[in-house]
Formats: sequence, C-alpha cells, structure tokens
Amino acid sequence: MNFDQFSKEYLPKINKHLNDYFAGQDDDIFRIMNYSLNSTGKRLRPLLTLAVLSSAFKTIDKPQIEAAAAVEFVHAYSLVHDDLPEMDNDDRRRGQASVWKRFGVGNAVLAGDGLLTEAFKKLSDLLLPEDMKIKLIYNLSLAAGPFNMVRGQQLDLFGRQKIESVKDLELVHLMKTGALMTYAATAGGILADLSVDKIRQLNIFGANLGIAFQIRDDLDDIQQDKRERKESFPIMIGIDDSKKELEEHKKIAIDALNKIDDFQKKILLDLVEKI
Ligand code: GRG
Repeated sequence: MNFDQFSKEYLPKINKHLNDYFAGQDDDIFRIMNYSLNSTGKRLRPLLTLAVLSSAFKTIDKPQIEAAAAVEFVHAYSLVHDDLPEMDNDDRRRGQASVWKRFGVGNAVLAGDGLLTEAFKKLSDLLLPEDMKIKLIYNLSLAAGPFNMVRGQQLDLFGRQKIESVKDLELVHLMKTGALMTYAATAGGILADLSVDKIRQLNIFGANLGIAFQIRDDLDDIQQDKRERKESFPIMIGIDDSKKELEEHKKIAIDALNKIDDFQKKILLDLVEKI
C-alpha cells in the first residue's frame, strides 16, 4: 500500500471524527473553532501517526483515530495564531479567509486557545491505558510549547538577527515545523507500544521529515518570502544547495526507518518520497 492509498482509507475517518467532535455545540466559539478545524487540511500529522501504527502491524480502531486527531487541534491552533496581524499577518488560509479576518483578532486568539487546550483534554479522555495517555500528553506539550514550536515561532518572527547560519535556520525549522511532525511519528510509536529504541528512530524520522517538509515549503514560497524579507533556506543558501539539504534530510529520515525491525516501511517511505 502506498501513502495515497493509505490516506484514501483513513482521511475520511479522521475528517469524520473532527467534524463530529464539536457537534451539538452551537455557541460562537465552537463555530469559530470548527471554521478552522474543519477547513480543507491535508491531515498529514494524524495520517503520519496512523501510518506508523500500520507499519508496526497494529490495528487502527476508534481510540487510535481519536488519539491521532489530537495533533490536528494543535496544528489548527498554530495556523490560527500564525495568521494573526501581529504574527505572520495572513488574510487567507486553506482557501478561505483566515480566522482573524473573518471573526476578528480577539475571536481568533480565543479559538486558538480553545483548540490548543482541547487537544490535551481530548488525549486525557481516550479509552487507552493511562501511562500511554501520559506519554502522548507529555510529548505533545513538549512539541507545542516553549521548547519547540513556540520558541521556533518567536525566533522566526522576532529574532531574525539571531538566525545567522544554516544550522540556526535548521533549528528554527525543527522547532517550528518539525516538532509536530516529530510528535506525530512518536505518537504512532507510543500507541503501538514500541520499544524506546524504536521510538528514538521514529523521533529522528519525524524531525527530518519535518525539516524536509519546511525546506520544500521554502522552495515553493521563495518569491513571497523574498518580498516579505523572511529567512528561508533558498534565500540563505540558494536553490541548488537547498535541494541538496532537502535530499540530505530525506536520507536521514529513511535511514532512521531502516533501523526499525519488524516494521513495514512502504507507506512511510512513500510519504518521504512525496516531499
Ligand atoms: C503560533 C506558536 C505558533 C506557531 C505557529 C506551524 C507554525 C507555527 C506556523 C505555520 C507557518 C507555516 C505556514 C509554515 C509552513 C509549513 C507548514 C506548517 C505548512 C502548513 O502545514 P500543512 O501543509 O497544512 O500540513 P494543512 O493546511 O494541509 O494542514
């Protein structure tokens, strides 16, 4: 099975769960959170968690779908806050007006707060062993918080003078974009109850997949980034060297996967190739 076939099977299940999640709640805050959560995202991070589970030959039932979907709440929050005028100031997101543009800044801040917090309540509610849930909650807070995504975003937006080398930029990408990918891959390992060593390789896989994903995004957005004077791989080291970096991170990701025994890697290898 390749990644597209896997996605065809599980994307509708993830989307149904996300669609149903706030059903019956009709206050404005739920409407605003739904506007973000249920717009047309690729659901890459939940799919990554489920693909790891499938690669470890584990069955995917309702609790695993629900667990995998939690990261999408954090991802949606990060996009809502990233679009704010005092952050990246974007009017549009996923083919529609961004949340602040449609509902105002205050509502966008609150919807982001609601989505972020709900992710952790959602993980706590799962019908899974308590120690598994604590590991998921710990890893998601590590990825989303001040040691990763928040710090990466702060540096990217307000600490550009500190980004002096490719290594600095790589670290920002790792924290800002790579952390949720790392979490998503790790969460698959936690849900599959894999050994610490295997989870370590999944961590390396997710981190390098995340950096590669961001370099690809940088390569696609080069003109816009130049206009907005953003730091990006192609702006810092040129297109050819960025492509080399991209391939290097894909290779590290693949090498990490190859170190995991009893693991059917085809879906994940195919995902790496798609970047
Ligand atoms: C607000 C603390 C805080 C952090 C925001 C993730 C992030 C940090 C900002 C997003 C900026 C951005 C657009 C980065 C490019 C890479 C990226 C994360 C793209 C969006 O992810 P996709 O392609 O989006 O998975 P969809 O819409 O498919 O879910």
